[in-house]
Amino acid sequence: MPASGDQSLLGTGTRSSVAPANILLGRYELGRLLGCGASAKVYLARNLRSGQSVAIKCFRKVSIANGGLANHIKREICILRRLRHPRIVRLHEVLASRSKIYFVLELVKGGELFACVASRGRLPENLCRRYFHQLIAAVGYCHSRGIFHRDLKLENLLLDENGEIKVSDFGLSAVPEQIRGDGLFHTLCGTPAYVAPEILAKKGYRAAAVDLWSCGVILFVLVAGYLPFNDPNLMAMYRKIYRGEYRCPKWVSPELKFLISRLLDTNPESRITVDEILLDPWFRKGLDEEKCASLARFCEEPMAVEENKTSMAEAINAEDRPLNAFDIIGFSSGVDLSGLFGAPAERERFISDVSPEGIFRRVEESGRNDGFVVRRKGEKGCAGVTVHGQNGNLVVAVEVYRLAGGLNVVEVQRGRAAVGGGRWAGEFWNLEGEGSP
Ligand code: PIT
Repeated sequence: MPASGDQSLLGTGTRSSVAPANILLGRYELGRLLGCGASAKVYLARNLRSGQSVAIKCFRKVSIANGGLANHIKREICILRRLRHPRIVRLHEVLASRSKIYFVLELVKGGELFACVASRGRLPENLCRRYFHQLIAAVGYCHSRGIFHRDLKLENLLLDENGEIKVSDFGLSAVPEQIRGDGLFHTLCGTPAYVAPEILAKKGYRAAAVDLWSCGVILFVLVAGYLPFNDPNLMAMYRKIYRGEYRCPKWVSPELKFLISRLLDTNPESRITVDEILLDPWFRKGLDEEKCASLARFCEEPMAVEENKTSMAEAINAEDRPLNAFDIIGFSSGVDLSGLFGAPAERERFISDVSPEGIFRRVEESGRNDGFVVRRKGEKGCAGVTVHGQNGNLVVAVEVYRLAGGLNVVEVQRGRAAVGGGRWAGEFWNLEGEGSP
C-alpha cells in the first residue's frame, strides 16, 4: 500500500530521513485494506511500539475540503471520544498529517454482520435475540448520553472474535446541539432501506425514535434474511416505508412479530422506546433479572487503572506534559481543525518526528541565509522561533509542541510581511510525501 512520509521535516534541500512506505507517522505499520467508504478507507495496522493491532480510518484531505466534510469529522471525533462501551468500537487516538486525518480504532476482527447474514442467510431467533440485546445495550447507552447514531444498519455492526457485535461508523451521528428551535432534528440522513418514515416527511424528527426504527429494520433482516421495505424503484420503496407496508415471514414467532411491529410503527410518537423494549416478552426471554438489569444499566466501560494514573499525572503536571492527539484537535478554541483541513492558510499545523531543536535550526538557517532576522523564544512545553524582515515585520512564526511518542506538532503562522515573499510566503516547510494512503 502507498504510504505517508509526511512526518519528516524536509526542507527544500535533501531529505533527512525517508519513512518506509507502509509506516504511518513513525508509529503504525499499515496492513491490508479492511473497508472502503465514500470519503475514507479503513486499514489494518499495528502499533510499532506496543505491537497492538488496530484499525486505522484514513480521511483524505481532498474529500474533506471538497466535500465540506470537516464539520462532520470534528463531530464524529467529539462523539467517539464520549463513547466508552463494550459494544461500541473504541477510538484510541486521532492522528493528523498536513493532508490527512487518521482515526486509530479498536480492531474488530470478525467483519460485518451484514456479510454473516449474506452468506448464512436468516439467523435463528435465539441468535437474533442475542444480537438485538447487544444492539439495544449500545443504542440505549448512546441515547442515555444524548448521542444518536442515525445510520444504524447491518453494515455498521461488526463482529468481534467472540461473535459479539460492536457498533461502528458514527459519521452521521448527532448530538442535541443540532436540534432546532422546535426541539427536533431536521438533517436528512441515513441509508434508504433503513430510513424512518418521519425523515421522508421532512418535518423534523426525534433522533431516538429514528434509531429505533433502524433497529427494527435490522431485527427484521436478521430473522428474515431480507429487507422489510425493498423495491428496485426508490420512490416505490419510500412509499412502502411511509405506509409501513411490510410482511413478516411465516417462520417468525408471534412474540417477535409483535416486537417488530412496535419498532416499525410509522408513528414515532407511539413507536416503542428503549425502556419499553427492556420490558418486551420476546426481548426478555432467557434473561434473568440480573442480566436484564446489566443490559439496562448502559454502563461505561471502566477505565483502566493505568489510564487513570496517567490522567492524574497529566492533570497535576499539565503545563509540562506532551500533547496527545486530542490536544491537537482541541488546539484552538472549540474543536478547530481548520489548520489541518484548510487550503493554504495563515496558520498551518503538521506533525514531525524531527526534534524541536532540529526544526528551529532549520528555520534559523533558512531565514538567515535569506537575509531575515531570526529570534528564538521559549516556553515550557512549547518553544518557537520567529523570522522578521529587516523592518521588523513578522514573516513567519514557527512553534513546536511536544507530542507523546517523540512526535511534535509544528505550527507555522505567516505574518503580513510574508505576502509575496517567495518560499517564506509559501511552503518552504512543505514536507509532503507522495502517494500516502
Ligand atoms: C474495525 C474494523 C473495520 C472497520 C472499523 C473498525 C471502523 C470503525 C469505526 C469507524 C467510524 C466510527 C466508529 C468506528 O465513527 O472493518 O476495527 O467512522
